[in-house]
Amino acid sequence: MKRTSKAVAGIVTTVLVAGTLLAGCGGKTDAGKQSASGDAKKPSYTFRLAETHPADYPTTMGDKKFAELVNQKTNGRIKIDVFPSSQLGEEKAVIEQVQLGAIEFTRVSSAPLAEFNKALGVFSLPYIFDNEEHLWKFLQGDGTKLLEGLSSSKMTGLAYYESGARNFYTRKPVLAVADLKGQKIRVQQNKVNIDLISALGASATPMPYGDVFSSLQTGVIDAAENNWPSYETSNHYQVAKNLVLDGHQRVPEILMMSKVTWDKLSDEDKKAVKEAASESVTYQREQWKSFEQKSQEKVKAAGVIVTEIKDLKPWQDAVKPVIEKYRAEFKDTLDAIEKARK
Ligand code: GTR
Repeated sequence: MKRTSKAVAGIVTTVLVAGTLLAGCGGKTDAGKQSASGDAKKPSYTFRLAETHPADYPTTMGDKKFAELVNQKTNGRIKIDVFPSSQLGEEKAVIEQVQLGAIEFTRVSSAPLAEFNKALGVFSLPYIFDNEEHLWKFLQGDGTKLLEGLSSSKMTGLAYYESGARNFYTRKPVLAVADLKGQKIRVQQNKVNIDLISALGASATPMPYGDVFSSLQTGVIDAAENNWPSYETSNHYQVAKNLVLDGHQRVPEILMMSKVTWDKLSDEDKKAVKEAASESVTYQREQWKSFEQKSQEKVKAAGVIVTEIKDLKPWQDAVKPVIEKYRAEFKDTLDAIEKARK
């Protein structure tokens, strides 16, 4: 069922992309359209925003709030249609299209983005943030530089969104880090994740998010990892019922747009887009909190076996070589993350 609708979505995407490219990149423009406020000479646009998650997921709620605020701030001249549930493609493919300007906006995880902008790989390093507070202190401080750095990869970073902590979940019970040895574990697609899984003595299987459910179900992979809301809404909890709360990563979500589109906007519209993005963050984080709670309740009620880790040290020790491997590459950022801890 899911496959079929994705295949159809794929065809629709191709047609839409071709149409957008023919139109000259970057959304439909109707420069002469009279807007409600009488801004007759200002251009109107209809843009698309690609989102992996379903319509009620907290990132999608943030996207919609962002779109609503942009619309308000431009007196209806800029309309952003949010396409949830990977209708416009999986994250890697969407990022490529955003670089081209064929899709104007997206919300993606910083993990797959790291293959397009290396500096973001730092977020896939294990156990570098103590908690949500530590992460946000960094994101709102030196972390803004990483968002700005996206412009060197044909993208314009607009805001970070909350994504909780990622935990492993497996088909067979896992009580200690040694139990992951030999398992085939699906990870988000970037090279840091491959090193992370190797350090655990397991083998990494990077694949798009949309393929994980069937791969767990058929046993192509033994395990995966994600935050509570993704574990729940993707139904992974139904096929990998052992959840071990090691919280190895806090990989922020990123709201961003094509630089091709950004460069075409007037200063006034750029300002509206930036402001709307920042203002949507508080709302997204609130949505995250309540949704995360509901996801926990739902998967626990469904009989998932949740293992809490009292002593994280063996887990952290096992993956130390990964931090060491990347310490020089991410030095400045790691120092800034350390500083945000205090
Ligand atoms: C989720 C994230 C998605 C996607 C997914 C994955 O937490 O919100 O954007 O990256 O993880 O594991 O592929």
